[in-house]
Amino acid sequence: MFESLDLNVECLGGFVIDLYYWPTPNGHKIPIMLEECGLPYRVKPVNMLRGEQFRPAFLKINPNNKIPAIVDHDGPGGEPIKLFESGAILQYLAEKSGKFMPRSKRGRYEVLQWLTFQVANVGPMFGQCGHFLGYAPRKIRYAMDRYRNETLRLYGVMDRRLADVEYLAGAYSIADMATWPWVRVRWLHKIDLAEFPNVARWYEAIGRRPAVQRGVALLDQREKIGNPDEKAREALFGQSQLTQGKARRVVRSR
Ligand SMILES: N[C@@H](CCC(=O)N[C@@H](CS)C(=O)NCC(=O)O)C(=O)O
Repeated sequence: MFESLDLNVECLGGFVIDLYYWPTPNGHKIPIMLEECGLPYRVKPVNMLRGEQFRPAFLKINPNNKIPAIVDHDGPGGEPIKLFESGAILQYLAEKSGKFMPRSKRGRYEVLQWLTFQVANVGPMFGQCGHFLGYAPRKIRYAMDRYRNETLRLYGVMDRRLADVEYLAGAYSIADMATWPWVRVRWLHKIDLAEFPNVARWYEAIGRRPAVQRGVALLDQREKIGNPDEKAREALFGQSQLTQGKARRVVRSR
């Protein structure tokens, strides 16, 4: 069920953070962080397989029609704040909680560079790899090779990094929380972790954390990755993406 997106909701039972969410790798990052920090939150499912990311109330929170997003009703100055883009949300929650981001300037930038590595490289490249290997209706060899090679290259970067440090930025941080859910769906990218032993060690250590297990369990019965039906194809890759779900087609001026 899609609950109200009204920003003026009462903050019942201390649930001051609304999490707009669907169980996907980008979605998982945020409940993992909320669970790690022990911050109370209320889940607002956005069924992106049925186009709910195009609802006008959600577009007011994320004009880019994607989960995750949050509304913190106790934002800066005690006023509500809306946030989209997982990297920005993770930084915000780290600042709010004072956790999983070092206080020193040097330490902060270590985390920020690996967090940015995830949002600018791992997410988009693994995402395209999954698209062309698993979702594309036609198998296009060039695209499949291009994105799988990029994915393999990025696994190599992570494996070499994790040979020297326990976690991506040294200590466990929001950079790991952003990256781990994408390694979790490696079957979609045809990645064998045996080829990346340091990533495997890191992946297993994080997977043992109870907060991570609770985070990925959120709406897990709705998780559906790699096999979209026709309606999901339309919502994710069809005309809806251009019209943001409106019934009319794009009108072009002459
Ligand atoms: N850069 C964004 C990516 C978010 C994203 O791609 N979300 C996907 C799910 S994993 C989504 O909502 N897709 C729905 C759509 O594109 O309409 C972030 O890190 O938050």
